[in-house]
Amino acid sequence: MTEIDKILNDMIDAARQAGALTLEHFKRFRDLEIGIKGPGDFVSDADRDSETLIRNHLLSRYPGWSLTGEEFPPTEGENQDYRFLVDPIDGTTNFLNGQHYTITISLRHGRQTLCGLIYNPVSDEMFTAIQGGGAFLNGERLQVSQSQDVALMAVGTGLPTPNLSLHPGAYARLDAIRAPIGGVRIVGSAANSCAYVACGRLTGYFEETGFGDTAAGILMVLEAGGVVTDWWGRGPEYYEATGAMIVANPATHAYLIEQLKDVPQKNP
Ligand code: LIP
Repeated sequence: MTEIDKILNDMIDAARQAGALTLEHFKRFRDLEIGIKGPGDFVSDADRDSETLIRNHLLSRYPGWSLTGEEFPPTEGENQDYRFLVDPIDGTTNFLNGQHYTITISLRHGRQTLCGLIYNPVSDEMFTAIQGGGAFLNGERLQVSQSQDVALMAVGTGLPTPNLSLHPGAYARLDAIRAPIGGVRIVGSAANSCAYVACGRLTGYFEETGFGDTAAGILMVLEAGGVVTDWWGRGPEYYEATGAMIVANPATHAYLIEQLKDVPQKNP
């Protein structure tokens, strides 16, 4: 077992434990106390408990490493080179309404994502990826959809919370994007949307969202043979900073670039 396999296994243990914990809250979603961070941006004890568990699990095994999570200030360890990115519940609005959500963790080394996971506790699906080592769902190797047929394209998106700065008019294009293809879907978790592209349940996904939610998913799609750029075809230095990304099989990527290329460009 390589060092990365071992770290990924520790991340998987943390996600499974956080999955069991959040499922207990999920079962009584109608009674949860909900904090409002901003318009459409919620938090509950489940998010905080999940992040605390993952933090303790990982930082006790990798003392001195850094960790950025969604609910607490980042932990800046002595080792700034290795950083875990954690979204303890991605799809909080889904979660609070009793719908599928995910837990996502990735390990960054400088600007590289070494490995990552996306765990859906409701369906017990564990998506994993290692840089150069492939993408997997519950141990089965993944490949993006091989379809090139525009009429069959299934494109995921999300409507980000209003506190994210949106490209003016970008989502007004949904009608045009929808017209010739099979359909547009809102999965409700950015990480899960990426996982769906990696395993072929969606042919592509675009959104403007936080990189912590999608770092594992981006690696997963790349390892499954997909393409990842920002909306104007640019590389990681752009989509990591602005969060405007397309993750897709090659044909859907080309289609979405064509649809989004006239949106005014956003630079880091
Ligand atoms: C949210 C995603 C949602 C997306 C938002 C945001 P949170 O994350 O799950 O699908 O549309 O832009 O990224 O706040 O639930 O962790």
